[in-house]
Amino acid sequence: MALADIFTRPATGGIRQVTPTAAYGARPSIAGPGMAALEEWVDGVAVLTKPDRIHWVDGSRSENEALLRGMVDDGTLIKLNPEWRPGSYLARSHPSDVARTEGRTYIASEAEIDAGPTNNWADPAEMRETLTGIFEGAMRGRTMYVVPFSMGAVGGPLSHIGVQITDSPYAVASIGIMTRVGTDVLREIATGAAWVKTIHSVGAPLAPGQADVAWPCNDEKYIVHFPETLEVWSFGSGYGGNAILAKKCFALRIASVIGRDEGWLAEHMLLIRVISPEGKAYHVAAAFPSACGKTNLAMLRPTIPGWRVETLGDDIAWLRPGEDGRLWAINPEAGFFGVAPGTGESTNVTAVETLWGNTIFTNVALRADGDVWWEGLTDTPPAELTDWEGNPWTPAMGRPAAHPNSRFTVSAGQCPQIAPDWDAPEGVPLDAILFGGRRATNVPLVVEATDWTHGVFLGSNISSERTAAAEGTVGELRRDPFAMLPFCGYNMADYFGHWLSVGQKLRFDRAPRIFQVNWFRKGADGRFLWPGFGDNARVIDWIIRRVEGAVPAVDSPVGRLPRTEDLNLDGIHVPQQDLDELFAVDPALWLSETDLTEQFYSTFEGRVPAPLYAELAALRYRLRRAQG
Ligand code: OXD
Ligand code: MN
Repeated sequence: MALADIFTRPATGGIRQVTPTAAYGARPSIAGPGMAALEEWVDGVAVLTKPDRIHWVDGSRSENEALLRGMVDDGTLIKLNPEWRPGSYLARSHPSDVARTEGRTYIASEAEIDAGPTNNWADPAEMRETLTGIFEGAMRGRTMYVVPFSMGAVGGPLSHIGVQITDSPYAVASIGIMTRVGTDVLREIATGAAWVKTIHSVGAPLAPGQADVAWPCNDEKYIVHFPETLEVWSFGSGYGGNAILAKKCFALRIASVIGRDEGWLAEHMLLIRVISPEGKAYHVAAAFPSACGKTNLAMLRPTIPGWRVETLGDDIAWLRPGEDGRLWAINPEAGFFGVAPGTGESTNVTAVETLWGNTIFTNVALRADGDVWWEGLTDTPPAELTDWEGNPWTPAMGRPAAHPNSRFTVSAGQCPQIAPDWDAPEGVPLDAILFGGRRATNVPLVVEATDWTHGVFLGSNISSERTAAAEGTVGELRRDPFAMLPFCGYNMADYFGHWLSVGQKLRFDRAPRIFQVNWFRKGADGRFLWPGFGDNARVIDWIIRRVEGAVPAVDSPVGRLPRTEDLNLDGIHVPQQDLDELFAVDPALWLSETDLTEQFYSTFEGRVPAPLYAELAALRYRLRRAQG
């Protein structure tokens, strides 16, 4: 029985003797056949969680201002000095609640095999009981907010709707930036549009008269996805992806399941438009594991003259085959929830400019003048700061002032190079897809897949080195296929199969080309071989010339490589020896890497699609031939 049924069945023990939201006050005055189900669900959650108040969020400016004012008054937010950072705030989380908690994140599918070996599985019936227990009275003393949101433009052909119930005003303000919130969405629901149920509580009920704390949370945490009923339940954390359920929980884990069923893909990808010196536009989506510079690439300022990049998204892309045989992409989000440390003038000046105001910062350091700071914003830290925990800090202390996972939350529209049509409901047609990891060894700067299946094979092998490799070996790899390891809502081997089947819906001459990139390869002396950042545009320039058929490529056992003379290196000096190392393919090392791939595939107990095993066999054959 679905948990929603517990709420909607006829009252036993009196739970439906009052209609709670009526007792709590005004409901939205929107009528339509879809509203009853929404109100019934809200009633049920209120009966279970027993909030003091219910607030239906309308997404208006005045509502947002009142919410922010309330959080400043009760100490949840610090208002930053408007002279430096207008309309901006700092939140300090509890020190135990600073990141997504993957160990407490569950896929509660009916069959364990549907969660697969890369997810924590939970029995849905047992999990519903557990959640019913911990959500009982969880919102006492608090306001329960009902937040209708759309991922993608409201009513757009690739968009999907959700409703988040939460007792965290910080989450409401963040969802207001990261998604399209408000009454327009309710109108869609009223007319009968399908929507996803997401419920969040910080898990810190207040007894009558009990004072609140700045960042309520609970040591016990649950982030639970029910893929069959398209629900998310999150308890105990107020931070990021644990609390903004539209993001990783809905737009990736639940959306990946919807995409599997409907024939499209929900991906952990940035989305950009690259404009060539001739003024021609190309669209590129790129998957990188967390902390590999996705936001930097999304906001790239090319160092090669004439090229421009427009930002479309920095974290999530939904990709859908169009009737024209192309793969169309939208960024379903409306804002950026980016990692602050490492974002500075030299690494991502676009992000720095985006953050001029109207930003919620979390766990960064506070300057004496009421502005914020984090490691990497400037080369030299201010002489004194208040650190992310609220303690005095000086550089001499030798520890970071901002938490390494401190964040900014800001509207996409504030990005100075946002594409003018970033919000277009139909999205953009993709020309290229990039897969990248953080590999010190082995993986060349750029490799072109020979076809879609080979591209899927490359995506299934994204990995980063966990440990430094001894010379002549491969370091221990943290595998992150398609950069989706923590975000795929179903069995990852089936997901590989789904990628193959989406490829079959594309016209072969219109499908995006797939490339593997690696900005992080190091030389034998431990130095990065490639300058990275704005110079990554030089790699994209080659990719686009490949898409145009303007340059030949060199076949290698691992895929097609550039001729080094085709890389645009005007204005920088990369020694020939470094270029040779950047593209070197050592067959013996690669053969040991294929053993690791086989080991990884075997964890799926026969479910990895045969075409990927065929790719593995063909790769081994080519490597052995290259060995001679
Ligand atoms: C993120 C992540 O927060 O990928 O975007 O971890
Ligand atoms: Mn991400």
